[in-house]
Amino acid sequence: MEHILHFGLGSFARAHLLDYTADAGGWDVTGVSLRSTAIRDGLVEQGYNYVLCVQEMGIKKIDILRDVLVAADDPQAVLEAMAEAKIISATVTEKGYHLDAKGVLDLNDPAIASDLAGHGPRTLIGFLAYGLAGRTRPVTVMSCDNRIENGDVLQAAVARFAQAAGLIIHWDSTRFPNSMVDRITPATTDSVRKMSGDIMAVPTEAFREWVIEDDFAGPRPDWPGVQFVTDVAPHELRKLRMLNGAHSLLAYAGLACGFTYVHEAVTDPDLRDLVEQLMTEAGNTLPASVKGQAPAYAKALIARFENPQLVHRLDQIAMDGSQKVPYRFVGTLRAGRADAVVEGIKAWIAFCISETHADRRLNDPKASEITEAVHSDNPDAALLELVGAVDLFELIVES
Ligand code: CS2
Repeated sequence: MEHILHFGLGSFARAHLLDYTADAGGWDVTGVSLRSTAIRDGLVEQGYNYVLCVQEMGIKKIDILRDVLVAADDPQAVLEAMAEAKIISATVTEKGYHLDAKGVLDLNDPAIASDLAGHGPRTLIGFLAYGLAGRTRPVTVMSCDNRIENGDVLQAAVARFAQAAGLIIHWDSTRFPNSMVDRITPATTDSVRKMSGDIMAVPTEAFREWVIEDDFAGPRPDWPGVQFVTDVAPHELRKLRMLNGAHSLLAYAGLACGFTYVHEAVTDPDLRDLVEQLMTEAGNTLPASVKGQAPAYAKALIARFENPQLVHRLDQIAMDGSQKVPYRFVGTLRAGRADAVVEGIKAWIAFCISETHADRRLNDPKASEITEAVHSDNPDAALLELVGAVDLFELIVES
C-alpha cells in the first residue's frame, strides 16, 4: 500500500481527494489536522471510516483513512510522517497560506512569525519548510486548494519561509504540481447525519472534477477520470472565475436579498440574470483553449446551483471574502470588461459594511482590518485596498 499524507481534513478533502483515492485503490491516507481535534475525535470512534452522501447516487463508504494526527498536539509526529510520505497534499483553504494582498507569504503574519521563531511549527508552510529541509528523497507536494496557481504559490511561500529561516530545500527532487479541484460540498447537517447514521457523514454532489499538472516526483494513484495536463491555468481560470465568481456573487447579493441557500438565490430572476451575465463576462476572459467550453460549462453550472437537494448555505460561501475576492472577481475585471463582476465586488463591499454596522464580526482572517476599513474615512477605497484592487476604485465605485 502506498501512502499520502494530507493536511486539512475538512469536508472538501473528504469528498474529493479521499473519494478519488478510494476509487483508485492501492493507496491510503493519513490526515493531519493543524489545530482542531474535532475531526480526529469524531473519526477515531469509527476506525476513521465515514460515509459520503452523494446526491443522486446514495451512500458511499470511504475506508482509506488510516490515521489522523493533530499537529498542535504533536508536531514531531507530523514531521516524522512527512519524512515517510511520497505525496504530501493539502486543503487548508485560502487563508492557510498566510499570503499578503500581493499573494506573497506574509512573514509578519503572527502564525508565520511564530513558526519562523522555531515555536512549532503550526502552519502548513512551516511544516513543509521544516519537513522538506535537507530531504533528498523525491516528494510531491500537491496543493488541492481552490486558488490560482495553487502549486506555484505554495512552493513560493515555502521557499520564502525556508530562506527566512535559513533552511535548505533540495528543489530538484521536489515537485509542486498545480491543480484545479471541483466538487460542491456543503457543510454537513443534522438531517444528513441522521439519514446516513454517521455523525461524520459528508454531503456532496454527484459531479466531481480534477485537473492536475503532470509533474510528480514519484508514483501517484491512478485516480479515475482525472485529467493530467501540462498547463492547468486555463482550467483554473474557467472554474474560479465562472463557478466561484458566480458563487460569491450569489452569496453577497443573495444574502442582501434575504436568501439563505444557493438554490433559492439562483432562481430569483434578477440574480439569475446577473449570474448568467457574470459567467458570460468571465467566459470571455478565458484562454482560447477553454473559451469554447464556456457556454456549455455555464449552463451546467446553473443546473448544479439549482439543485435543491444540496442545501448549500450562502453564508458558507460568503466567509473569507478577503481571500476569495481577488481571484474570483478582481482577476476577471483586470482581464476584460465585466459589469456583473463589478456588481459582485460592490455586493462584497456592501456586505462588509452592513455586517460591521450590525455589529457582526465577519468570518474572515482579515476581520479586524475589514472593521477598521469600514470605519475609515473612505470605506470603499480601504476595502478595495485589502483585496489588492484600490487602483480599480473609479471603475468599481463610480460606475
Ligand atoms: C464555494 C466553494 O465556499 C465557497 O467559497 O464557492 O467551496 C465551491 O463550492 C467549490 O469550489 C466547488 O468546487
